[in-house]
Amino acid sequence: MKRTEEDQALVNKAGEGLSLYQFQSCPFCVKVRRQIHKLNVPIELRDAKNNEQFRNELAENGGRIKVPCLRIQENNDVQWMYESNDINAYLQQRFG
Ligand SMILES: N[C@@H](CCC(=O)N[C@@H](CS)C(=O)NCC(=O)O)C(=O)O
Repeated sequence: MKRTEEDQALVNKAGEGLSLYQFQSCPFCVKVRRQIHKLNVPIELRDAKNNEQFRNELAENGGRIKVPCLRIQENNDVQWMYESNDINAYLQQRFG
């Protein structure tokens, strides 16, 4: 997705509050990564399979080890969103 420099700067800023807990080869994660790429939002990818810290964060704060899971931080509020369809719909609504 192409945006003006100004709009892209806003999207880049919004992307700072988002991170995707995922496995490299999970097909549901591939689907979400495609959406992220299509919408051109810089979202940190966190490998919850091989990185012990990310795995623990997901289990303890998200509630379970299931991927993909989008961590959404807005000010001091943190939300953990599971389900690839819900994540893609959220990203589409916010950045599409
Ligand atoms: N309906 C879920 C399916 C996700 C899913 O099954 N992910 C697998 C990895 S490919 C997983 O994390 N399984 C562990 C579990 O369900 O406890 C989605 O669309 O996000």
